[in-house]
Amino acid sequence: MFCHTVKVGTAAGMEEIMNRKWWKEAVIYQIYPRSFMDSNGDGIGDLQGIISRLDYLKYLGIDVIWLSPIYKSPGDDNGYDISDYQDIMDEFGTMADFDTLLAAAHERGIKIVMDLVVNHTSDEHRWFVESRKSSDNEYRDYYIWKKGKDGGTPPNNWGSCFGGSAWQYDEATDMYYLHLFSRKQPDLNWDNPKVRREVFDMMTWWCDKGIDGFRMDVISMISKTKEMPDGKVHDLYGDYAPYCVHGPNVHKYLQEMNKEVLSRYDIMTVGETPGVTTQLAGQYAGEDAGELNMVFQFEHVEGDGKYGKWTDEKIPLTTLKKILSRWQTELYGKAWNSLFWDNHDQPRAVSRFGDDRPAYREVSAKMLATCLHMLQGTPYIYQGEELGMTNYPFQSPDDFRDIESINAYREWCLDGQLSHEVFWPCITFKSRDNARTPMQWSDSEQAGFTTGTPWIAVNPNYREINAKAQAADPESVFHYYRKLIALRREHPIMVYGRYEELLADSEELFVYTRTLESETLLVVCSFCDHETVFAIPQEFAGASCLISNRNGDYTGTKITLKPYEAFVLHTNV
Ligand code: TEU
Ligand code: CA
Repeated sequence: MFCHTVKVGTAAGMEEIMNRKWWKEAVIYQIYPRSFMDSNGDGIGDLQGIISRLDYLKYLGIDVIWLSPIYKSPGDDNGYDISDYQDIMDEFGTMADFDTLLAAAHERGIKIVMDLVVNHTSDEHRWFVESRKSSDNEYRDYYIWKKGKDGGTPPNNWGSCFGGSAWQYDEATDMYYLHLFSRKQPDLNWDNPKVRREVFDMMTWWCDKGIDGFRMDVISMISKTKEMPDGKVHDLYGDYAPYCVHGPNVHKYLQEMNKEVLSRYDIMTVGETPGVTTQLAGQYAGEDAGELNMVFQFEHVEGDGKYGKWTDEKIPLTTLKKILSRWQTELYGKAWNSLFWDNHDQPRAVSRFGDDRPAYREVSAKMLATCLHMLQGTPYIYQGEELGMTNYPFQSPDDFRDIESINAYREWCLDGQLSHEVFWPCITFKSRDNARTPMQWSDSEQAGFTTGTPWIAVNPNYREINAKAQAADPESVFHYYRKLIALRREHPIMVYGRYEELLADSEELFVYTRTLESETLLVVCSFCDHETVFAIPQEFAGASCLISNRNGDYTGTKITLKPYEAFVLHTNV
């Protein structure tokens, strides 16, 4: 599977050789450990819980698990604030549990990719505990410290991603430290070679343990301009982005990381790269750029906001298609992308891009899966997406557990900018907690997630939507995902085929083709809740149907699609 080549037809009919790689052909499954499976009844998911569900994942057919952080952490941002990179969070288990998990996954042919959170640490990490003690401490320069401006204001006006200033005043030395996320997540100073050495050594330690790769948290933000000028507060990827997103040395540091660590192992690397453009993707994840394997970009899940990121409106289909199509064509043959509808920071896919009303939930979840898995890139399934899990019916702000949602409600609403009536539909539509409710395993108490009280409430729809019921139903969303995953193994065209969009102006249908030598796929997805007519292009008359969510007849020339219908035709001439 590794390092072969595949011939790819291009528009001009010429042939081009593309690198075949296992991580392009893989399907990734993201686990948010806190919410996946609790083994000991304390209401918090844990490593033994994951181990107990590996057979489920094997049956689903995924190749790789991306494990959201499991390291020692005080949990201010659910593990994205790490106090020891070489130890396990108390609630999740021990390093021995991790070793068991890794071995058990490998036995089943499943790889494990670790979350690498090195833009910042926890303020409880020993480096920071030292750093804040005095300005001549040997760890002082591990972080970014600055004097305030005259009159005791922060060094500049940058806002933290979770609200408020990005600077926290520290009395001990009368200086401020930078935190682009919460004040318990101080940013590391990557310009300090000692910091880079520590990070690379830590990564090597995990690689030597046998892990299979890294998902790198906000890796596009590790380098900051020395001058740190003012920007627009709270517009993280906008106005002051040039000073801390894709900063001056980010590529230098990633190339160094590649040389020192990544190039020595057959691992997969994905950079969470907020703010990345199709041009910049070539630098981060170009075929020969010597940095990372692929980017994880957000254009299709951002830009729909009314109030910052918050909104209660769905993105128009033409806008969505334009973004996705641009990523398809502009990266083709140059760089590699990740494919996702949701993750632990996003609302549930079916509620956001599909239709979670009972009549349409299953069919639209299958349609979204078809649409995504037939695109070029490495597909990511976020836990529960394979069941068509939905957003949570929040009743009150007390339901939130996520620092971002809690702070946003306070800033936008309680501090007076917007009324509860206006803001509530927006925050409940977009809250990260939608994705963080427990995995729905069965119709027993607490969805089979825990025998105790879960740390965040279970979605009340677990009696209808759960893994046990779906595994037993061949027509379920779960089995549809199984089928898509299996198809990817049989059809390299799903991985390597060239993309072309049809009907770009349609607000109802997302239609595209993929082409690889003599083979072509036609992918037709209805994003609407009414019937639509579609004329099958002549080349596909009589083509075979690879998969469909309505089991329709696609042999005619003009067909009437039912709501959210999706199908894929295949020709090989
Ligand atoms: O998220 C980084 C990121 O870009 C977020 O700002 C994301 O856009 C936001 O959560 C959407 O509301 C990563 C992690 O995935 C996230 O869980 C962490 O909170 C964050 O970094 C800090 O480590
Ligand atoms: Ca537990």
